[in-house]
Amino acid sequence: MICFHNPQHHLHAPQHEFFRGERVDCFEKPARAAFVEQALQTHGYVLLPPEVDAGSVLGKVHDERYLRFLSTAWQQWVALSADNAQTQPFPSVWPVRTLRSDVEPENFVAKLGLYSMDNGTPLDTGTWQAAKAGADASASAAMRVARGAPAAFCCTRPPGHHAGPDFMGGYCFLNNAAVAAQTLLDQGAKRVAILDVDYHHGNGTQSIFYDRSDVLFVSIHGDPLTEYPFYLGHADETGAGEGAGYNLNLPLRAGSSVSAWFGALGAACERIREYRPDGLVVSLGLDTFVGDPISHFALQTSDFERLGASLAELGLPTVFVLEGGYAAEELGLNAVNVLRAFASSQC
Ligand code: SP5
Ligand code: ZN
Repeated sequence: MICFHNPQHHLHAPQHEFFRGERVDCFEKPARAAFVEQALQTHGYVLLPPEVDAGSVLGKVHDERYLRFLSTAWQQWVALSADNAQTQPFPSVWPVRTLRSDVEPENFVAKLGLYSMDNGTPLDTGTWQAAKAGADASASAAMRVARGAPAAFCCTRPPGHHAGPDFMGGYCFLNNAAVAAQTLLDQGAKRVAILDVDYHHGNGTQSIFYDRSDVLFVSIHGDPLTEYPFYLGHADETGAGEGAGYNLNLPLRAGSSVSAWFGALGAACERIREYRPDGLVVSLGLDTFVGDPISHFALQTSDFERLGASLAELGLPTVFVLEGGYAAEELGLNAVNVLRAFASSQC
């Protein structure tokens, strides 16, 4: 399988995130991608650098003012004080209900709150470079599939599926899966399905395509009543306007069994078949793994082979995009197991 990697991912390496009001080491760290790259190479995969500029497609899935902010955020932060180069900025105020989000404030931290859904998504000096190169890698994988490759994998971080039209969140800045789906459409696909198997609901991807029927979004995730991102991902979110009926959420309670998870995968695949898409994008979060430090499903390493084989049965040109997964050392084999089982089952 064709694999793209993100040669700039390490430029995003923030030190801390908040947990219970305390600063703790970031779960979303460069070693994650390094372990996946290493496992891919061990199994004979070649890692290609990005070969497409995602710039124009990014403008179709994110708002212009958000992209303008994100691409200059670190410079804006450091311009306030030279000391800021050694300090991670965090938002501390948000435009919740009844407050205005149409006027961009001048205050940097207020802008950061406007464009963030949480305080768990730290910016670093190279965040834009890393996120942009990841979007380029995702567009590259989708372009190869659009041109006839049966499948491609985009190995990148930071992840993307929590990033919405105009906000970052959940360790995500640019929505790589949305970039892949939009690239397939721009290259001639009429309908694209996105299947999000990350433990956390892909709120950003859902929001980007919620009122569109050319993208079906299907997600299996921890029930947002107790799990991040909390405020989206319920079963009654089925799409709006033109997109009514083109969003399917399959929340499972934290602690659900492996058989419940594969039951939901069966329902997800059935809906995707019924939609008859020209291509599939898989938001491949691996935080469903039993050993994940922040998630509560129980998939074993061998279950990722079963996932890959089930996806192959759909018989669709497929772009895999890496999302979450925080048991860093096991991430490599879990990812490889999905890809190898997919490739060996694909007819
Ligand atoms: C892409 C992705 O998987 N994003 C996940 C974002 C989750 N953000 C909330 C993290 C809360 C961490 N809680 C730490 C629990 C330690 N016992
Ligand atoms: Zn996740």
